[in-house]
Amino acid sequence: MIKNKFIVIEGLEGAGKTYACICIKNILKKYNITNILSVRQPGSTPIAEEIRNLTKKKFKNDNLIKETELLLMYAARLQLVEKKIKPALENGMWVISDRHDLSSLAYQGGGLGIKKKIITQLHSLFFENLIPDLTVYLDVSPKIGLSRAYNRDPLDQIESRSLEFFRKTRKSYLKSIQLNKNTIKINANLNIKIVTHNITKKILNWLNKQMV
Ligand code: Z5A
Repeated sequence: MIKNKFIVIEGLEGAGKTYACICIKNILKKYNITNILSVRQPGSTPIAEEIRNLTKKKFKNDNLIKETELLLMYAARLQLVEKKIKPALENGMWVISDRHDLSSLAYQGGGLGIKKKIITQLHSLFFENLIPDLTVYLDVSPKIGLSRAYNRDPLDQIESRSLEFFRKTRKSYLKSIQLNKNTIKINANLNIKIVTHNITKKILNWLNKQMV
């Protein structure tokens, strides 16, 4: 029997986070773990979804300043954590979140250049006691990730940013995961079958360690 966990999937656009979530859920099912809450950030509550729309929207005569964008990401996160994630964990459910606060450090910190100190202060204020048990970081080059994402709908406000923005974002991710011991890094540039195989292998290995 494994105690319920909080698992976070991170990575750039087009890294394959949606696939990774499905893959992890399927593995958990094989362990008879079916009480799983899946969420995405920003989003997954009515208010957080409204905030998500706001952060993605392109305005004609206005634009989000970077600090506003950061605060909106944290507002959506707080809403989701208090309304859904904490209650689920307290009730013994597993939680899989497509993104969490490493995204803010990478996108608003690395990409937009907001000081790390400001972001870690927000983290300490609201989420100090909510540390993911595992972060799966899907490492994709910005060129490959964006080319996958560009095949979809019109680009939103964040997706429209320069390649340089995404390079800085990835650099920040790589730096953060080096400092975080509960992280699995997956090469997401590879073909989807190989990525799925590697995720499965690493998650099984991690789950086995949770049982001892
Ligand atoms: N954001 C932020 O700035 N700060 C924050 O604190 C938070 C978020 C929490 C969320 O929008 C945006 O908010 C995001 C960061 C920002 N913006 N950007 N840029 P989103 O949810 O729309 O964006 P996303 O989270 O990056 O979702 P995504 O683009 O859908 O990425 P994904 O879930 O990782 O990818 P996917 O849907 O699994 O795959 C995308 C496509 O690639 C799909 O057609 C797949 O078939 C294909 N794919 C995936 N993997 C492969 C491989 N290995 N080979 C070939 N094709 C593949």
